[in-house]
Amino acid sequence: MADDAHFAPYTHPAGGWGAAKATAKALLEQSVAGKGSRALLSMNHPDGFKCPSCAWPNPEREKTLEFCENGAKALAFEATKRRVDAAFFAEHSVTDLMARSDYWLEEQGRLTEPMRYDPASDHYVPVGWDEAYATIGETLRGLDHPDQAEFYTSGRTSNEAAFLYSVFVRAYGTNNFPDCSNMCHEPTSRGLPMSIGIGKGTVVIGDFAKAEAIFIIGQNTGTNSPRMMTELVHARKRGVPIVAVNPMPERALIRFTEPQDPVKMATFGSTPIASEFCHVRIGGDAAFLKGMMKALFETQDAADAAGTEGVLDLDFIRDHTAGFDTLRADIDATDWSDIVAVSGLPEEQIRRVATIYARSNATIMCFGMGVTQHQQGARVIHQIANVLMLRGNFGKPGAGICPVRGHSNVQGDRTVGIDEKPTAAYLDRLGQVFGFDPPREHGHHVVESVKAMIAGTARVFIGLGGNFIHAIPDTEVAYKAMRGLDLTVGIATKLNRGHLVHGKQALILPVISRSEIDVQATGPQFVTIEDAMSNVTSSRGVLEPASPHLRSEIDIVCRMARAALPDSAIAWESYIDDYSLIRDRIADVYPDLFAGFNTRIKEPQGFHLTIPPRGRIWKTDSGRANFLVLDGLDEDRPVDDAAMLRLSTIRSHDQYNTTIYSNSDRYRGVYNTRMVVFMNREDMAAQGITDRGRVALETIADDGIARRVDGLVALAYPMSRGSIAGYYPELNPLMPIDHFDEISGTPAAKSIPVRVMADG
Ligand SMILES: Nc1nc2c(c(=O)[nH]1)N[C@H]1C(S)=C(S)[C@@H](COP(=O)(O)OP(=O)(O)OC[C@H]3O[C@@H](n4cnc5c(=O)[nH]c(N)nc54)[C@H](O)[C@@H]3O)O[C@H]1N2
Ligand SMILES: Nc1nc2c(c(=O)[nH]1)N[C@H]1C(S)=C(S)[C@@H](COP(=O)(O)OP(=O)(O)OC[C@H]3O[C@@H](n4cnc5c(=O)[nH]c(N)nc54)[C@H](O)[C@@H]3O)O[C@H]1N2
Ligand SMILES: [Mo]
Repeated sequence: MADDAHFAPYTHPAGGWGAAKATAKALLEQSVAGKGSRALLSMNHPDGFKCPSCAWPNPEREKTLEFCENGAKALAFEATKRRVDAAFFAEHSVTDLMARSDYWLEEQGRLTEPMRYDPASDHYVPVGWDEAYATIGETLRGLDHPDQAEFYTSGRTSNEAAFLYSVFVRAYGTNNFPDCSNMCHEPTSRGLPMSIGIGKGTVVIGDFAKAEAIFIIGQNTGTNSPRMMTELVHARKRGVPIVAVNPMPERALIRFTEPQDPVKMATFGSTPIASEFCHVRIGGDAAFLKGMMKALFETQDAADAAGTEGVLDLDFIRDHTAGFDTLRADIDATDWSDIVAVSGLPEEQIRRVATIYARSNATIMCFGMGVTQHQQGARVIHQIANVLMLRGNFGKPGAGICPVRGHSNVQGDRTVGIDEKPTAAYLDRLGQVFGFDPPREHGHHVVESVKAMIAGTARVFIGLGGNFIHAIPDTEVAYKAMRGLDLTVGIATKLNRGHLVHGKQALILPVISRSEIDVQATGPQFVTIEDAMSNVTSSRGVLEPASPHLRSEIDIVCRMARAALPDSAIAWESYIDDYSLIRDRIADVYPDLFAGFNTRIKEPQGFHLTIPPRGRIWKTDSGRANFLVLDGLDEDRPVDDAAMLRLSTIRSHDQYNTTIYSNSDRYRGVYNTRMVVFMNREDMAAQGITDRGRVALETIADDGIARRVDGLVALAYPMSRGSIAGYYPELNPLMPIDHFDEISGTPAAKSIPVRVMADG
């Protein structure tokens, strides 16, 4: 542990001056106070760029500033004055860089020119763009089969770049599209269509002003989508109950001061957020939701017996749903004692929350990684949809389901073709528009791609953004697999671990970032993104690129395509010159969603993609919204070990996924270290662990692989019983590759069965 590590509980409201100070500090530390502040004024404005941090949409209200502390941090670290240039790589060998922390790597600044790995010297050395493309083209053409290559996408990639990438990869001959969504909201993308016919949220931002109750399940709003706090503050001021369901009492869900409210800032006022905090056990959400349904059914039965009005929306259930009787039978067969034991919540609290829900005529349920990253994550989402359907909370103002997406364009990337399981109809259409025969066999998602690397069947990895190696499970195993590849390519803004754990040949291709000006042959270009509420908006950078040698993602994708497919009839080069041509092709492939794309995108607020359940249209097999059953109550497979605790791997307030902005986590009272485990005091006592004592974590798994992380400090923290938490990516070595959501394949990063060992 670092010498200056310390711990001090945070007792103030979240937001407020602390957030304002942290914003200024990030800009100053990256030496971009003036430039960064100016750029912040363009962030999320109609003629500016979209914040690269999260996928929360802009509000409908008029506001002068529309950014948050963590968006400002993301911008400061992107606009940093520091540079990782040829001199930097000449000074540091890859072995030297491997010994540095992720925080140190992130601090070094922006990549400036293409580099290739030189095995003789163990250094990255400059390479010309043409030579880099030639290497990629030759290697891809030299494979026995296109399925030997894995094409990763991270969710910052624009619609235009992602779309062309998907065309290139399919024209090359594979559907291997592992993407960050596979580790994130994939249970939503795959699970929700089974319930309501679409894998996207059904609310728009204006619904928050009309909601009569809001649920936040397994999502750390104040850190990961801080602009959402504005909606919650407004809702609470209107007296709307907010129910937070979380094994950790996250600060911003308790009290919050709007950093953009000068009166509150000056008077130190704050708004209480959660009117009801459900201190659920990790993995107890399904039990909680089933408890709510049980309480609703009991109330309905009592009302029916008394001849009074009940709590279920019987018209909606009759006219719009299927599977009610099966659901009812499942809930009737579930005992309260089991619900209480598995959820960790008192029966009376679940009943109280059910009453809050029953009194609301319009309820929004939001959820994040605390729900998706479980072995039955998709089926927990089904239970959320069930609860909403019981009171007709789809297709009416102020109501609906709200998966809070992560990366700013993760939703859009899927919409425009980053999908390892494309439908036949989509492939037909793609083939018609571009004049080739796309591969029909489904490709690899993240877990399958890692397995292909481990098995040695994958030979090439290309990463369009992101930091695959530190996002995936089983770090140690994955390192070895990645090092066995013939070629790894990182298309990136910043140096990260993925560039250091590389194949026999390796390239780093540096890109123009979201906040930077992108000028091509026909003039300055803009790109588009789709936020978590299906609004498509334009994004136009305002800053000078970090180096004159950077290329846009679109440029790189098109030139990789040309190098790999020299005879391709697709006019790749024309798309580099004029991005509106790409939007025309997107409209051709998806006429239902994007007809008239280039005209509609000129509207200042962009346009909204159709979400059929908003009109009570259900594109499911049954043609109705389906009530779906989760067998039993456990959202993770039970483990027969009395010492087992469930580990949730989470984000600190000062990181963006694998990129670490500082080693502190202010709202959780942790300073200058990330090697901690948050534990309930009684669990500590039961296992002989002392507060602030050193511990190690060991995974409980039956695959014969020993997984252990040492050097952690155990912190007594108000966790629910049986639940512990620590940081991602430091704890990823504990995550078995086979521990994933059954429906979607998403690694179950919130429920790793572990033992805590004293003196680690
Ligand atoms: N500043 C910043 N913003 C970000 C990101 C970032 O790293 N930094 N990442 C972006 C991305 S890609 C994503 S996906 C989102 C992630 O945003 P979140 O979904 O908020 O992700 P996590 O920080 O992983 O934490 C999820 C929450 O789930 C809770 N939790 C853990 N296990 C359970 C459980 O079993 N049940 C319940 N009910 N809760 C549980 C944890 O205590 C935590 O509060 O944020 C996006 N925005
Ligand atoms: N244990 C555990 N593991 C997890 C999670 C968890 O909660 N727990 N969460 C999962 C989730 S939700 C996600 S989304 C994944 C995240 O996985 P990724 O999306 O792969 O990871 P990031 O850390 O967001 O990627 C950061 C890198 O992206 C590059 N980058 C930044 N901006 C740009 C850009 O504009 N263009 C390009 N080309 N590159 C850019 C930079 O080089 C930076 O180093 O991790 C997953 N892994
Ligand atoms: Mo994510």
